[in-house]
Amino acid sequence: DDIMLEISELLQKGRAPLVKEKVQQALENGCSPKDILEQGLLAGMDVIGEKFRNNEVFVPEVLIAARAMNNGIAVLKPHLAAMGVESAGCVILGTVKGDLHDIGKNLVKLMLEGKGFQVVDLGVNVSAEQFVKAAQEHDADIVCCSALLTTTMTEMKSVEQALRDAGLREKVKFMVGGAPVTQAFADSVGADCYTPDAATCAEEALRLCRA
Ligand code: B1M
Repeated sequence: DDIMLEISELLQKGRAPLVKEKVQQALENGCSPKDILEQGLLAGMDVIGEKFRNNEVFVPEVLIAARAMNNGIAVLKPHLAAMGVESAGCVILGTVKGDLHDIGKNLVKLMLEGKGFQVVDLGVNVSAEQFVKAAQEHDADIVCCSALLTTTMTEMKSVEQALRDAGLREKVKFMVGGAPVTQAFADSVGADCYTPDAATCAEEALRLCRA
């Protein structure tokens, strides 16, 4: 469909006001909100995610595309809620205690939302207790931890232990990432999954929830 392609391409270029306009127009033309979301907005974000992973676009482009996507989603939101488009699952996300870096985490949030997850973003400097409390309150499927410092990544072990102590470890998947984190480190803290980038994180989250 032409208008879907247009929405996807405008999103990739980060043209927020035009994305908003086109989404509105598509709705007026009778396109379903679900199609606009999946074939327009998410299709565009998938392209950006893939290019980001391949170093063809960088953080500023992703943030601008994200803003365009948020504009489009804002128009769709009332219609999607009315249709009850199913959530892929609930994710608790945060940067670990002592760590204030949030750019990567925000990208992870975006990609997860792009895949249809409800994301509870606890922000930065999040303690193990806060992760556990949020997981309980929201009946979460996944807890995602980000860390950018070699001095704070060890905090991930505390989060895993706290989930275990709260009896949540069977139910909740534990995913970790961030620049200093490696597969070997993720294994050492008992994580279910390590991914090197935000797009892969969202894909693996979907896989874990469907497994
Ligand atoms: Co900081 N900093 N910083 N810093 N900072 C680094 C991380 C550092 C490598 C710079 C350096 O020295 N070369 C270094 C860490 C060294 C180490 O630990 N070995 C460092 C340091 C030392 C510090 C301070 C201690 C500096 C100081 O005050 N002396 C201080 C610590 C503050 C604190 O956290 N307590 C500090 C502060 C800051 C700023 C506040 C100035 C700012 C953060 C602003 C913000 O986030 N709002 C900042 C920045 C911007 C950086 C660099 C330059 C860039 C980080 C970034 O945002 N990258 C960084 C150097 C560098 O990496 N080049 C550096 C872009 C982002 C998209 O990548 O977060 O890796 P990243 O996310 C990636 C993947 O890792 C992955 O997805 C993203 C891509 O798709 N990912 C996940 C992330 N989380 C994931 C979770 C997942 C899966 C994937 O699953 C759950």
